[in-house]
Amino acid sequence: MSDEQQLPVPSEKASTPVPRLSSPSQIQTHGLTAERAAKIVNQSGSSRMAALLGIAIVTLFVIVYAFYDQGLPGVTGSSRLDAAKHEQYLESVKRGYNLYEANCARCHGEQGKGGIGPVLNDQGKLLAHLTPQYLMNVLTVGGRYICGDANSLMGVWADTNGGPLNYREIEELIDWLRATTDDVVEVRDPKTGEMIEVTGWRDIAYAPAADATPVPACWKDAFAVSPTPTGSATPMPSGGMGETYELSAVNPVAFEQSALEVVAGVAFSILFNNKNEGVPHNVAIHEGDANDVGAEIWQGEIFPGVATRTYSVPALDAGTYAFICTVHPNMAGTLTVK
Ligand code: HEC
Ligand SMILES: [Cu+2]
Repeated sequence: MSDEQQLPVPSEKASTPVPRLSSPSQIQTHGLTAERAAKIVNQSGSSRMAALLGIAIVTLFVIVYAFYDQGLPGVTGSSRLDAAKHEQYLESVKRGYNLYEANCARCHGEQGKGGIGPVLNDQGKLLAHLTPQYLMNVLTVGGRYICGDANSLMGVWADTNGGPLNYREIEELIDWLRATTDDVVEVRDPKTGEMIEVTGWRDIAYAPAADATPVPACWKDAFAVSPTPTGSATPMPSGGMGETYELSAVNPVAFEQSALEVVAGVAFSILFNNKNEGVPHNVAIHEGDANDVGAEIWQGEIFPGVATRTYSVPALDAGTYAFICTVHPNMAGTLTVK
């Protein structure tokens, strides 16, 4: 084959101007056979189809990706950003839990049910009292922020004020204390070393009863003894207070005695010695026993240590009861009346 043969066949009428939109078939063959021309037309048709399909796929992908990234309209938390944020939040809750168990549990209880320090795991408190701002203030200023007690047993936690925890750790603690029952994190049990799942304390569905007393600004006010404490309405039998029994509160937040036995059917006295400096305690008698505390029957005055009080307790029927501290319900012993 020579080079000349590969050149396009020169069209004899190439110089004739052809109207743009009409192409008489007989003059525009470019040397193609009718079959070849039909094939090309066919091919370009299917490549157009392929292109359209490609565009459709890309468009669909863009739409799906947009929803994946931005979330479904009206469905909060469904976006990728939200998911990443939530992941980060749970990590913070987890660290907060560890900080709590390491620094706070010894005074506020592992489950926040109270001890030397007040109860934190309480729906009423979590709803209205333990707000992020309040927690931030308490941890930054220290215990004296709470009831104005300069000798408060709880010190400062934030390092901005001389405490041991940095800003991030304070935030993590707050995230843990405010975590909801929907927040489940896997943590290492500080006691057994095993991985366990823990759930936040706050129930977002909680609504206080209409007649519920609001949580006081100073937690101690919740224990202010009513003018007529339960039980004291029962008139004392005249002539003597009966036997006097001794109970005492010691560190760390416990009764020295785990059991007490008194005589049935006669009023008696309890000489209560609160040996915990600055910590309010009392003695209250409840149904049940030390391990299963029921409804209150009688309550003695709450007062801070170091101090003593002599309570007059009305006669009790024979049976088993619990004696507890109203401020620290985990301080409990069994009272046997016979
Ligand atoms: C040495 C025991 C102790 C430790 C440890 C401790 N607290 Fe306290 N906490 C208390 C006492 C006592 C109070 C009550 C203080 C007062 O009224 O003066 C209190 C009060 C609080 C309150 C206010 C409660 C309310 O009802 O208003 C919060 C919140 C709190 N602590 C959080 C924490 C956190 C978080 C930690 C861990 C970083 C912690 N505490 C560690 C003893 C402690
Ligand atoms: Cu107590």
